[in-house]
Amino acid sequence: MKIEAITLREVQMPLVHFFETSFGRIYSRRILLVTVEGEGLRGWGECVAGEDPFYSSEWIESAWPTIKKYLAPALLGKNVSQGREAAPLLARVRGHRMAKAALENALWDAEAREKKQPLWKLLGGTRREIPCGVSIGIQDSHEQLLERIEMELAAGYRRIKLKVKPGWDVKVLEKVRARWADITLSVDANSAYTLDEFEHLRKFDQFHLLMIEQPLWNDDIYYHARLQKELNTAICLDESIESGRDAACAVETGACRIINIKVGRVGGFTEAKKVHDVCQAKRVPVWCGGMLESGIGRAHNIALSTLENFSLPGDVSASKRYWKEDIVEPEVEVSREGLIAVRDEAGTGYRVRDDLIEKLTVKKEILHGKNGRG
Ligand code: OSB
Ligand code: MG
Repeated sequence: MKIEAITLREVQMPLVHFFETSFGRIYSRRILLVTVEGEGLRGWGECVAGEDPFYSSEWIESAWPTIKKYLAPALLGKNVSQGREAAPLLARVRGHRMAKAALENALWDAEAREKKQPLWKLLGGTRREIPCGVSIGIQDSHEQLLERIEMELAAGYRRIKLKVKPGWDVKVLEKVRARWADITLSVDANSAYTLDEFEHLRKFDQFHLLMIEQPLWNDDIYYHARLQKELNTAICLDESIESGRDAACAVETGACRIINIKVGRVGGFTEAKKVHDVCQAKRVPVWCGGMLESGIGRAHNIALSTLENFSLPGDVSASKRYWKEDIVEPEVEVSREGLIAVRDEAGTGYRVRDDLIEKLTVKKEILHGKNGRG
């Protein structure tokens, strides 16, 4: 399709429950949604950059002007029929992967609609149901955390991931394991530890965790390799993996035994598939991470999770864990067995609720090519 317009929208959506990681607590999300349009077609993408540059250097207010000034002009007026054509057009801009991913994924979305194919098939997926886990943030008390775990287990989730940081780790894990000796449990530190804490991190081994996610610096591979040699627990990298090349480097150096793939963090579906393929060739399992997405990003995560090597439960869970009302129809639902059934309709299988999006939008900008419309 010839790309005629790119629309940016910021929607504000309060979370049903606050979410706290080692870098802070949030109560509400500001989400940048993009549409790419042309020749009567439209694709949706979600930019997963946060409200603040804490998880990564990108944030909503870096993504918006970067798309406006550089990324959208590189696409407007061009003929792009396939999502995989986006990356080379955007390559002149360094970094800003979440901003790029929003556009690239919108093009994949449009391509799937145009071809009347499910997005998951277009991506090369095979799974018909997705195993689901949950990511549980730091709570105000141990009791509240135990209650939340109980609730998620009752809902059927297959893996519980706890956010940890110094002061909210070993004691918490002792309590959780005392109550549930056998559940599949992992932790995510979001880079909260340093080399001085090797001895402390070794204590995590007693809890037979499925993995410890991103214990050290967000941009590090080398010291994770050193740490992995010291631990029995598998390290999973999240923040450190921004490309297929990073994944290859991490696997080769032994920095991790598992990788979390977030399509925004690596710059779009094309690079996410590369990370997946690198890991599959080396028999390193992957799972799909989450960024507290609205239904649009969530639907894209489901499609990605159908690729064969997504063999561990991801952080892709039901809409109602985050939102009173999601912006897709139907909402994302998880069965009592902890599975999401993959939908067979063309596109994502989730209809975007334009009416509700319009109501939630606080800022909107429509971009056209140099020569006026398109
Ligand atoms: O590290 O996986 C992470 C949310 C925001 C930033 C980083 C992370 C997370 C999550 C949330 O863990 C997962 C979800 O969407 O449920
Ligand atoms: Mg993580």
